[in-house]
Amino acid sequence: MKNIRNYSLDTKCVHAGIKEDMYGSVVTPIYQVSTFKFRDADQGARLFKGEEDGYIYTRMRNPTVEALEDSIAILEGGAKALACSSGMAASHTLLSTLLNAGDHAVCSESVYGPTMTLLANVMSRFGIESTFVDTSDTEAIKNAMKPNTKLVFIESPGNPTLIISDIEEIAKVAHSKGAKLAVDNTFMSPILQNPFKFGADYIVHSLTKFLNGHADVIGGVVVIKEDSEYEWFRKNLNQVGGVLEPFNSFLVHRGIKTLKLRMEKHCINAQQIAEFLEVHPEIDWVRFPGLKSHPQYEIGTKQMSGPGGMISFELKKGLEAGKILMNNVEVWQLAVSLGGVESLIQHPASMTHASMGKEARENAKITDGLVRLSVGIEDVDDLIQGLEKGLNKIK
Ligand code: LCS
Repeated sequence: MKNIRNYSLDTKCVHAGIKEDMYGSVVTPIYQVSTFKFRDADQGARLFKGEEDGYIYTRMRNPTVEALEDSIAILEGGAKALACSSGMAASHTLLSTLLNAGDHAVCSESVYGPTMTLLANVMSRFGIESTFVDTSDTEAIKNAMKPNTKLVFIESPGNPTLIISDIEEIAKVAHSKGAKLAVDNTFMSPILQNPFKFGADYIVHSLTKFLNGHADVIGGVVVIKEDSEYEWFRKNLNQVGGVLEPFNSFLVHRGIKTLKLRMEKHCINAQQIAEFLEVHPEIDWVRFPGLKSHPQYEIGTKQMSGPGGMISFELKKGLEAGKILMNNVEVWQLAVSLGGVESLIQHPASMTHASMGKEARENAKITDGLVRLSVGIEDVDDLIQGLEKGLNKIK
């Protein structure tokens, strides 16, 4: 669709990225093909030299993958996007493109566990040092910056504590020190937060979550603001190789058509559930960006257009009560991942954030009793009753 960037989010979700083809296909079909033939030897050489535009080999470019990439770049307001085989592959693509041996990164301590261990245990082996701080405290970032800091990497809201970091202020700190800012926007999706508007340079998403929305794909994406950096990123992704394949790209692109509708329902359901939990006698505390009790509620309202579908809370009787809850809920499924149409419940300390180790969890305030909910789009009364079934079993 022409001038798609000028349309509203609802329209972008339905139309962005779709390629015109010779058959008039209304959606971009699945080009399930690994390699594309050349008309003759000279054309092959020209394509490789970049003198002619076209497809060569699916690790390099593929129409179905490109359609998805274009749709996400448009939704985020970035120049280009690179679809990767998982959210972790997207983070790795970003880090391995930007950072060299001798560089330093500052990262949120409340991030998805493997994101922390990618920096702390993998990138460190290639001479890249990282410091983990509470990024809801911009001063802590300032204090962690070193002359060789090239990147600040934040997740806002953070997984699983839902702390909110001030993207605009952090971008100013990073840029004043000559560093770039990357934001993992997975918990918000492009519908609820656009980090480029607040000065971020790069965005990553796990496509596995809200963007796909149907718990049937693992994928990730890096979105870049500046067109001039695209070839550099594309070359690195082609070399590290963690690309998304065409069928999964098709599924995510299909999921995006309903992204705005789904995000609206996730937000409405989660708000009601957070309010129900906040006054429940068995609950000690609830963390949800839509509750006034959230410590960074004001910052959230500045940069987020909705609270999202993720809730964390702790029961007064701690982890043992949490286990009773997880084992007895109805409608909710006990599983990791998030952002799908179905509601999930899980225990970060023993599941998603186990790999970080106890000390890193304690620093990030990921307590042993913290339970995390990913609120789906089911009927909210069914979801509340399903939680009550578990809560009533706690004595
Ligand atoms: N970023 C965030 C914020 C995430 O929550 C996850 C996965 C990733 C990146 C990595 O994406 P993946 O490679 O799995 O596509 N988060 C998960 C979670 O909280 N439960 O299971 C996976």
